[in-house]
Amino acid sequence: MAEALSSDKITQELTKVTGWSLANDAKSISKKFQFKDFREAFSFMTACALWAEKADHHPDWSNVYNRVDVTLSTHDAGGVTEKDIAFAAYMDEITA
Ligand code: H2B
Repeated sequence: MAEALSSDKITQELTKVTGWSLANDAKSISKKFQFKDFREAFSFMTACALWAEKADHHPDWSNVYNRVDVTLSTHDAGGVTEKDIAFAAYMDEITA
């Protein structure tokens, strides 16, 4: 199983993605996405759901109309791992 990254390492990794911040005492990373409308928000969530199932790595998130608040952490590792950074990069890529 992947090991949780130190907060220094996470900060370093976060320079490779856009708009993500350290949250929950360095146990997770988060970002708030905003879309044109619900349809776009839900398309984003659908793409993420497919990624999540393939990677067996799932987001903690909430959706209100055109907003999706995302928190990523690796529950099994009790913190942030490279899987979370990869998922964050994917979310950035499909919203760029
Ligand atoms: N998602 C996330 N974010 N963290 C995990 O530790 C995790 C997961 N574990 N998805 C997976 C599922 C695990 O529970 C299953 C049994 O493989």
